[in-house]
Amino acid sequence: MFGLFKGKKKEPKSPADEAPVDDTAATAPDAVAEQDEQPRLEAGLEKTRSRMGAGLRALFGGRALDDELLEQIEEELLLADTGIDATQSILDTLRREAKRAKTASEVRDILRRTLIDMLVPRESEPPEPPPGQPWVMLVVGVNGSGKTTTIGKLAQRLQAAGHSVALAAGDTFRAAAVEQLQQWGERVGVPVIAQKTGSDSAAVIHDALAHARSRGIEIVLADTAGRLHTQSNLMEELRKVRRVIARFDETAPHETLLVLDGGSGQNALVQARQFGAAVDVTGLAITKLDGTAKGGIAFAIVQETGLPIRFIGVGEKPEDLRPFEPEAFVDALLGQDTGAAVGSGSRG
Ligand SMILES: Nc1nc2c(ncn2[C@@H]2O[C@H](COP(=O)(O)OP(=O)(O)OP(=O)(O)O)[C@@H](O)[C@H]2O)c(=O)[nH]1
Ligand SMILES: [Mg+2]
Repeated sequence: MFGLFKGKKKEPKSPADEAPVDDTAATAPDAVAEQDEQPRLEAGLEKTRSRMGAGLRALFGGRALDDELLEQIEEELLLADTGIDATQSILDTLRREAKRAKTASEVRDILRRTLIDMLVPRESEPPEPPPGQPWVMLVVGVNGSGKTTTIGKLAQRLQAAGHSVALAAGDTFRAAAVEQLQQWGERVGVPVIAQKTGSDSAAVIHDALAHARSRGIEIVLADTAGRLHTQSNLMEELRKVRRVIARFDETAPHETLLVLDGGSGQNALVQARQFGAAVDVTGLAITKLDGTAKGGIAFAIVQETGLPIRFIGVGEKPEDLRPFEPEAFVDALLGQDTGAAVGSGSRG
């Protein structure tokens, strides 16, 4: 479930509470929930899947890998914003393996493995807070990328899983930003620590941390104003927010999550570079993948930044914000295994 929150589970209040909170044991209710999740993920990624997958599915359906098909696959991957480097390594794998493999299903398995490996980050161990201190996530990104919505959805999922959460209304810049977060707080039933628009973002977030510590709240999700790297005053504000959080607890923030709009394509790469340079981003959320055929950006971005994708947004509902799992993501893009033999299908 929330791999990110592993080891952060609340002690079960009673044995009956244990099953929904435990994300390591494969209990029966969890297994049922997972069965429903793959079709949901596939539906959310439908646009990307149709753009990047036709050539690949023809190959897996038994069509021989000739130059024409290779070109089609290359074009589809690039159109889905998979990026030149990631696309080339996918094509290299195909050229190499399609010769050796006896069945289309073998080619598929090898490509599947290659794609999954591409999504595995160069990750270092995330820090943990000292006992009695909240786990802190600072959420950053450009305007409208989905920061506040992602926080709301995460709060809902965490709350449902038995965690205690507080939200920090660190977007003190945009009018109505505080209200938007407060609405989420009310909806989910978690406290929102806020001051009025125009106040100091770092001070609001500091208040939220103090509130969480004094009440034994486990997790603080801190919203920030959307900003571009060119707005140097706002980028400096983010650095200050980080310094203030670190003064509260030197291990914090335990995650600095950069929220990227999946539809922004190659721009997302630029944002990852710029925010990474300014505030030491430790994880990514890619939102709005349901509305775009450019979901190949996930490969490009992990390849380039080495950062882990923590969550993806594939729809408007809270359950459409999903912890990112490379296997499930790749399976949703590639579709079902047909098991056909290489070259046995008609070329039409
Ligand atoms: N379809 C879809 N819409 C999303 C997703 N995530 C966010 N949105 C929508 O994107 C819009 C912007 O989301 P916000 O959460 O307000 O974005 P923000 O980054 O906080 O924006 P600023 O605070 O202005 O910087 C809202 O209409 C959300 O409903 C997603 O995964 N899928
Ligand atoms: Mg916002």
